Amino acid sequence: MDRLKCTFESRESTTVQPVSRKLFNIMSAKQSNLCVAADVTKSAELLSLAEKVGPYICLLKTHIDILSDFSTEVVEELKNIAVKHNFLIFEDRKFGDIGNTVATQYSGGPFNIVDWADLVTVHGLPGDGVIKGLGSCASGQPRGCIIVSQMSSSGTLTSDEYIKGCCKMAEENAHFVIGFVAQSNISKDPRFIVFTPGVQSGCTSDVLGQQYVTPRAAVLERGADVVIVGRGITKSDDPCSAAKHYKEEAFKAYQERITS
Ligand code: 5BU
Repeated sequence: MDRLKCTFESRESTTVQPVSRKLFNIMSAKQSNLCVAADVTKSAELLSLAEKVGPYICLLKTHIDILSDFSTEVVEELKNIAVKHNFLIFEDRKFGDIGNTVATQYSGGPFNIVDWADLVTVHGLPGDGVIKGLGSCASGQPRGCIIVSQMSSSGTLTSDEYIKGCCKMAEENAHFVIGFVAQSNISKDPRFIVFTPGVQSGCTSDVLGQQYVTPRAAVLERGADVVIVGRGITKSDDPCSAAKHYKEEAFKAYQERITS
């Protein structure tokens, strides 16, 4: 079974990973493979954005450490909004240390990420201790991670060899790994979900090395399952209609892919 040709619905039954199953289910039910990168610095902005884009997304991606007024209330509120609009929460923490350290970062500190984020990102660089460390904190809650295998930024050091290593790590830790952040079709395995950031229509880069492709190119040419859109939505005059537009574009491209 080739990942690119399978429906999200059919892929749900290829895995027992609880967060993958939930995400496939949401993507089919809401007809959305859009993740919004909510890179805002105030709690009120984060909650207001989540309410606006909630109906159109399968996932909301946070960088919780950029909030200047973080409190435990904001994540409680965010969880309520996620339930109301049926999306998952993804903290793009990019854990990249030894297992023991990431375990304490994940389940402690001011953010206690394991308590509220369904998904987090990890770097493959440390080896699979990073995954085992995070997995040891889940204590029965449905949690998972995504391996950053290839980045969208210019000059990224993620070589082919590195990508292969990340794929092997995913296969060996499939109880906790739900997929990859990537810019190309790095895995045919229908269990794994490929998330692609660096997506925006009508803009090809920013001034700090970010590189963009359109949602259509991400899905049809690069093999993205989920497109991650930040400023294309958050900086738009109307984030709600921008999210609706990106959702429709990305899902149409996915439908074309599975039927072509
Ligand atoms: P943008 O505003 O659409 O450029 O935001 C992209 C988001 O995706 C931002 O939160 C980044 O941290 C994140 N990102 C990325 O852009 N490229 C990568 O390779 C990875 C994450 Br991994």
